[in-house]
Amino acid sequence: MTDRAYAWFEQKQRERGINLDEVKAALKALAIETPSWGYADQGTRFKTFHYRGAARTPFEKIDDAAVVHACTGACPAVAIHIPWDRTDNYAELRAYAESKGLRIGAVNPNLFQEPEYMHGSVTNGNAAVRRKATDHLLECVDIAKTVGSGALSLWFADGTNYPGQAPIRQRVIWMRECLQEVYAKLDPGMRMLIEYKFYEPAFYHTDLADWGMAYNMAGKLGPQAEVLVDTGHHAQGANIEHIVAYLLGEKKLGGFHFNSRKYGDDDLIVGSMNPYELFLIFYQIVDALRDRDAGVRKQAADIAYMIDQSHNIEEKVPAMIRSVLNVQTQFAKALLVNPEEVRLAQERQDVLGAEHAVRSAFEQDVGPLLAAFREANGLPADPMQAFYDSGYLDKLRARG
Ligand code: PSV
Ligand code: MN
Repeated sequence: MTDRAYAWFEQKQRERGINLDEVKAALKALAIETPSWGYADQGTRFKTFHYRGAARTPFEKIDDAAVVHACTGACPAVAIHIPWDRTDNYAELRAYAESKGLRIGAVNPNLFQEPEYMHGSVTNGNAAVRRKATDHLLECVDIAKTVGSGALSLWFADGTNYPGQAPIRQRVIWMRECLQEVYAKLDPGMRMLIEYKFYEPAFYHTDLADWGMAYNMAGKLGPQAEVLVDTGHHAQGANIEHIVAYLLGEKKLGGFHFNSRKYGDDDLIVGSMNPYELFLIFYQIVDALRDRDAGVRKQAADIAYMIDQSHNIEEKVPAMIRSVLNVQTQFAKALLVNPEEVRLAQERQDVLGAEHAVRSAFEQDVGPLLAAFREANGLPADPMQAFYDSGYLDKLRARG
C-alpha cells in the first residue's frame, strides 16, 4: 500500500514538474533543534501542572531529546537555557549529549527571572543591574564555548508598563553598549541571534518589539549578529512570511523559534493553528534557497531552526515529535512549489496562476513521500507510532 501510494505520488509530482531527488536532499538537510525546556514542567501564570514523566534535570532533558531524534532523525541538537539548565560541569553535559548522539545547540541566557530585573536587564537605569546582566551574557558565551555551541540566542523581557516610566531612546543605547561588549567575546564562527517580541511581560513598550528593531541592533553589532523570528511573537494578522523574505534578502535571518499561536505568545504545537502560514514561511525560504545571489542562498541554507514551545498540558515528548513532524510536512510541501510555474505566472502578471502555483503545492499529500524518505534513511515511517511502540512513555512515567 505504501509503495503504491508513493508510486502514485511520484508520478503526480513528475507531471507537476518536480524533481524529487532535490526534494529529498533538502529534507535530509533539515535539522530542527529542540528546546530543553519543552521537556520539563511548564505552566501559565495561573498554574504549572505537574506532568508525570516530565524531565527534571538537564540530563533527563537530553535523554528525551535523544528519543525525539531517534524517532524523527531530524533533531540532532538540543538548546539549553541558563540557569534552567545550570550545572557545575558543562563539559560533562556536552559529553553526555554526545554519548546520546546529540550536540548542544543554542545557549539561551535568562535575563527575566532575577528580582533585580524588575525594571529591565540590559536596559535598566541602574548601572549595577546592567553590569550583572552583561556578566550573565558573558558567562553564557563561555558556556557556549565549553559545550561546543555555535549560537548565543538572546531574548529580552525588557520594557515598560506605563508611558514615561523610563527613557526609551536611552535604553536602546544601554542595550547596544552591553551587546557590543558581549559580541566582542564571540568566537569567529559563533552567531548572536536576536529575538524580538512585541509585548509580554511588558505591556506598554518592549525594547526590542519587532523585527526592525532587532535588525537594526544586529546591523550595528556586526555580521555575526542576526535576527531570530519566533513565530508566536507578532501581532494578530502580521505577515510573518514577508518579514522572513525581507530578512533573507538582507542576509540577516539567523534562526527561527517555531511554535503556534491563536491569541498571544501561546507556545502551542507548531503548525497546529495555522499550517498554511508555516507553509508560506517555508515557501519563502525555499525560494531563497534558489536565489540567484549566492549570499542569499547561503543565508537560507544556514538558518538555525529551533522549536520553542512550553507544553502546559501536553505529553512532552510526543508533543515535540508532533511539532517536528508538522515542520517537516510543511517544508516538504513548500519544496513541491514549481518555481518555473510561479515565475511564468509572475511574468504574465497572472495573479490567479501564481497563487495557484503556490497553493497547489500546499494541497499535495506528502504523507507517502515522508514515509518513503524516512524508510530510505533507516527511520520509522511513522515516528509517532514508533514512539508509542517503543515503551518510552512507561519509562517516563516511572520518573514520577
Ligand atoms: C520568550 O517568550 C521566548 O520566546 C524566548 O525565546 C525565551 O527564551 C523562551 O520564550 C522561554 O520559553
Ligand atoms: Mn522564543
